[in-house]
Amino acid sequence: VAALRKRINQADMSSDERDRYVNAVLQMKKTGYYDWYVRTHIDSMWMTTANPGTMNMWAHHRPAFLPWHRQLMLDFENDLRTADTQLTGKPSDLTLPYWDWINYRSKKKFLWWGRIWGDNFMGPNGSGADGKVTDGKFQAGPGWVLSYDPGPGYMPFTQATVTYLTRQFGQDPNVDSLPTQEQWDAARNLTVYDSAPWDRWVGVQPAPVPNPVKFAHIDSFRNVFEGWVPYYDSATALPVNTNLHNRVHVWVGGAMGPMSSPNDPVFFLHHCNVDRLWAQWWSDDPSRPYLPKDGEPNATDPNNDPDTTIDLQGHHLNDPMPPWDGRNDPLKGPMPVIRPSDVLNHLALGYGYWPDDKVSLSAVGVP
Ligand SMILES: [Cu+2]
Repeated sequence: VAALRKRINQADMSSDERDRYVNAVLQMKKTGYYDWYVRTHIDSMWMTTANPGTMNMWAHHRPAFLPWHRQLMLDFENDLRTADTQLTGKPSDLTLPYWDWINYRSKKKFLWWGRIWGDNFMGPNGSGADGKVTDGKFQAGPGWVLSYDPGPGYMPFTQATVTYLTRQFGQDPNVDSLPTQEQWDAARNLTVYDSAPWDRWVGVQPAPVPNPVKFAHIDSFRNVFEGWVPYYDSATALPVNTNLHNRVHVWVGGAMGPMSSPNDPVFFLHHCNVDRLWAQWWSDDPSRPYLPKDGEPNATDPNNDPDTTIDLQGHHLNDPMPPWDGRNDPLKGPMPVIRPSDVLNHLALGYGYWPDDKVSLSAVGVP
């Protein structure tokens, strides 16, 4: 039986594990591999010079949101191990930790839970008018300069320009708290992965769209979890578009807001938790299919102005997900072909979450 990587709660990391994790991230920054993630995330929703009128939609507002980010996390974990080995000269057993934002939250505005924001790990909240982070390993300075380079063939990225890390915890008056267990439980109860028209408006009461939006009880686990609609048919979204996954980006604020959000290293701990929660949903019933199936036609959605045609290329069960579509990447060279169908079972990819996957991890002798 193959071993499984054990992904743990960041709160359970030893100080040695925190140090090694941070050092490997800083090493990736030096070699340019860290900024590959910023670039790839920008490119996933940005415009090429060849087609400047159309935003890519590889990874958000669409069904591949969860499989695409799963592959991104797996690549990051692999690159992190390479960086750790570069530093120690030994094989690496580092894994990506998750930030359980449901259980490490506080309703009190200025109480931040857990050691995640310690100077020896992710570093603290920002301060001042723009939320500049001035302590910790990722503080403003030459060691952590944010990147906005979308790579060759892309339009210049102009959505953000600040060169140092910024955070503004809970500063948005509508998002002064993190998601709750009740909200996640309601999302987890949706049994259908995604539904037509497969965009960020699935499950929203149809036109004229109420403001705030109202849930129309169309099953789309993906859209509710991504955070574009509320979780109850009786609820309105207050505010709109900021539930679950989205809410965490907005709550952290600063660099976690724009398309370049992997500039904040907490992005990876957040998305590791998103991946863990998807794995919980999948484990509830592994026979639930990923949707759309192959051959599903493009949809039309008048709400999705200006792109009323929802192009499903890259989102069907067996479509290659860019950039994992065989292209030649400027940094990584020829990319493997990865489809949603390749990543639906996280255990088959070689990792499990602790303690969620306790039984599977124990079965292969991972303590
Ligand atoms: Cu993303």
